[in-house]
Amino acid sequence: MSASSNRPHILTVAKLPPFLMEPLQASYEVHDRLHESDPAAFAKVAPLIRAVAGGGESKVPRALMDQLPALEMVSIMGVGYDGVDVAAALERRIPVTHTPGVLNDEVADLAIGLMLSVARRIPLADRYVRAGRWAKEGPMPLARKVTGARLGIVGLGRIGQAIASRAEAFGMSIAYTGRTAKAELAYTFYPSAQALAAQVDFLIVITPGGAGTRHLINAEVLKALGPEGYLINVARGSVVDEAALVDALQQGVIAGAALDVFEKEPHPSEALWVMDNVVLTPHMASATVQTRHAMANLAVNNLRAHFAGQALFTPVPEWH
Ligand code: NAP
Ligand code: 8YV
Repeated sequence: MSASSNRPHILTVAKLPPFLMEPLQASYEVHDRLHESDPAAFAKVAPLIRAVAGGGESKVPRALMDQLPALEMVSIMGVGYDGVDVAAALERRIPVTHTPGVLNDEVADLAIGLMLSVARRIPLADRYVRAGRWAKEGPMPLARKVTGARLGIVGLGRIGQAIASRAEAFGMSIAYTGRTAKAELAYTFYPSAQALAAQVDFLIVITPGGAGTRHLINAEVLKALGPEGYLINVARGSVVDEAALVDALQQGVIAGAALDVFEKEPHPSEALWVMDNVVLTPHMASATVQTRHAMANLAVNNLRAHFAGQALFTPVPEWH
């Protein structure tokens, strides 16, 4: 990689998939996580870096941006951008882009899949059969019906609405909470997560992460959800107080949980690993070939638009 190339220099801050790295490397001088692997070499190229590319979980703090005097934009392959210090970027008029919309179906599908998995104990049933327990112990205990149950959605945005439309097909009654009621939608609004939790059987969390939603789901919300209630989190680990959740599961305060995201990824609390009423997935809600390609294309197109002097496709809302 030549520091003197005329092609724009960009820094990638996550291990990005090949279908994103290849188009980046075709157009730019890519310094792949050089700030972590070789700080001395990074110090030499840092003044040349014009863009940062990362994933939804990437950290782009002010301290990193401060080392990049020529930084012009940040392109995130993910709809969540809670790891990016957007305020610091905006102070320098550096746009941040993300990839909303193209992953709604995928994340909604996994949310519904997790709800079914925890209620019908599908992963546990699979383990039951493979361990030879069916033949030895007979049928498993009866599970919880999903069709017709009461669903609460914390964060009725793009993905939340895609979850709601799927839940309608299951004949579920749908309620939600958020900062604002959405008059155009015929679902019941509750002003807080606690008030919503008290009224539902399944609580699906799909807000952004970051300071505004940190520990929105706490011990009080779990208590309101109650011993027959299930929590499903496909948002960000930071939205749920994981220690309070472990405690609630251990004490029977709620019936079960299905989690795609965790406070310290990739290290979910080990107490969760041994619980039969818990389903765990490794932050994979958007992880299909089709959707990850669509996300990568949008992330690249935002970079290309920027370097061509054209309007960005999907800047974060704070940019408008
Ligand atoms: P979105 O369209 O912006 O929707 C977010 C919703 O959250 C909005 O309805 C908003 O409603 C609500 N909200 C925001 N702040 C809140 C707060 N403090 N309290 C309560 N509700 C709040 O975003 P989206 O495209 O649906 O994506 C949502 C999030 O899902 C992403 O930011 C990301 O963190 C997560 N995600 C996870 C995965 C995964 O792999 N597990 C994949 C994709 C996305 P109001 O504005 O009315 O408050
Ligand atoms: C991915 C996500 O894990 O879009 C998001 O916010 O959390 C997920 O889709 C990630 O962003 C892939 O880079």
